[in-house]
Amino acid sequence: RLVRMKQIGVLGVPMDLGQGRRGVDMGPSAMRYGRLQEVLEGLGHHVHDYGDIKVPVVESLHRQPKEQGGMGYLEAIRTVCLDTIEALHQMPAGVFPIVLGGDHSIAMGSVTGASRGERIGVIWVDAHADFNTPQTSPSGNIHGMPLAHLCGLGDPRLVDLSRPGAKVRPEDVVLVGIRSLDTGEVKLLRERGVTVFTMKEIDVQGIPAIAEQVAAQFDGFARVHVSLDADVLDPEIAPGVGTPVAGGLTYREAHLLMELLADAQIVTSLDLVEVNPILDIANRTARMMVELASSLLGKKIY
Ligand code: 4U7
Ligand code: MN
Ligand code: MN
Ligand code: MN
Repeated sequence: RLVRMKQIGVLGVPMDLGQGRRGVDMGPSAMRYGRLQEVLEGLGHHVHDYGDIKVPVVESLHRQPKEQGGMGYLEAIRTVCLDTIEALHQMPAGVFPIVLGGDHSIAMGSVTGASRGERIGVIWVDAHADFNTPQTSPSGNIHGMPLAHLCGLGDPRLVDLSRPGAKVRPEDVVLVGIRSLDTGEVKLLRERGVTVFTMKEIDVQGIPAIAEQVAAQFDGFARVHVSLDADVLDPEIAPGVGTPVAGGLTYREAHLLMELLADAQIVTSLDLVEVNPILDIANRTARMMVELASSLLGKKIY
């Protein structure tokens, strides 16, 4: 079977303001250096790279002194997300966007932009739920908050990007690979009815059963976004991440998930985020993310 050829639009968002560790801004370079474009073209897709969104250098910003943690950079993050939305809206309809992070705060822009103002399903593949609000966050880091804000919870300056209110319905969100949650997140996820597949569920049910439930949940959706955080992978195979958590997806579990989502033909946009080349070993994590994108975009070996 042949891969159905897609027009792919690559957009880099070299953001590091959503968390405290330097280097994640180099993620887009590392994945481009990891031959993202060549690999996708090798599958028969047409790839256009739109370059990078401009992100202010942290040293050039005056952080709001009274704000906790990364909340001091909220305005800069907001601007970058708005620019990301605008850049995605500039891509012709029908293009499959791949947004390269950068820390996960960029997803407030990427998911909103990819939705083009319509209903969108979100598959959040991450060790973490990123469902904190400024009130529940133990760290103040905005990369731990994007999904809550997409669902309409938290600071209105981040909720009301480009138009007021939630961009995603909590019942249209599926989390996969979860193994680190904060107390406040557990409460919010339960209250809002988000579907959560923890590592325990993956161990017990296996990836095929989970992929099937995800595909069933999003059957008939015009738009489904995968937000892939490199830290969902086991840190042994993906060391280039700022917030590693032991016990993550194996190489095959991650690929199988992408392969089964490809078979289901439901996914219409993708984030590749949280790759930190400074913490990586010989660009291993970036290359792994490129390979996973290739599995999601229909790579078949037979
Ligand atoms: B990532 C954390 F407290 N939950 O909010 C927080 F454990 O985008 C981590 O998934 C968030 O990497 C991790 O700071 C955000 C913490
Ligand atoms: Mn994340
Ligand atoms: Mn994470
Ligand atoms: Mn992380």
